[in-house]
Amino acid sequence: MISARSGTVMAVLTALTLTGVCYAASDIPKKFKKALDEKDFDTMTSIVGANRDKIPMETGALMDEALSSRVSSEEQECEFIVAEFMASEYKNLTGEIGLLRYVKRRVFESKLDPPVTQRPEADGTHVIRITNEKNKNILDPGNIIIKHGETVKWINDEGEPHLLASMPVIGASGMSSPRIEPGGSWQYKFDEPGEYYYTCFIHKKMFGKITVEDVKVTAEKSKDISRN
Ligand SMILES: [Cu+2]
Repeated sequence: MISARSGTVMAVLTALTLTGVCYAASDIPKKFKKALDEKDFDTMTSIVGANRDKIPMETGALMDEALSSRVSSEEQECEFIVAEFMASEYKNLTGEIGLLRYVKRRVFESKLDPPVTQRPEADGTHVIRITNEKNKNILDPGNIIIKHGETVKWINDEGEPHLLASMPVIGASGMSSPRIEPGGSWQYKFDEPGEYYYTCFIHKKMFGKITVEDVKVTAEKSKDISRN
């Protein structure tokens, strides 16, 4: 019988084989990567178990390596996968989710453009357009900073439906859209400050973030906006 976890592992491993090699300078991730390549889950678990105290530091170092300019994008993907599996085994072993959250958040952040403080439209909403460039779905802008209580409106400007939702493990939760059909839109008011990492559950490779600052929009600023 294949457990749900093994199923996911197999899917990721197929991708891993295709993307090739990681640099993995240090011994622990190197051994772990070898076990991962061989689909040897018992060894993966025992490596993490035997090095429990070192795993957070080793995983952090691997993430630093992955995010450095030294590595190619294939190596980076590979190192992200190894780091995520190490953190995942660590969570299974210790019950602590902090390391896995840290890895997932840094991986997600690496897919984002730098954050922009966006000026809302005349009606007070922030508009994000979903477009398609070179067969890639784009959230434009993909990473914005807004104020507590403001509303974001997503407009689907391309030919496929999208389903957007926040990822509670790595950030604030609560944002969850219905299918946004081509030509349609959906809006959400952010009543809770926090960092909302979100993705499209139809196209997994759409990465967006809304940072909701813990600052209410002041009456003075609202007036400024409506005048411009
Ligand atoms: Cu989508």
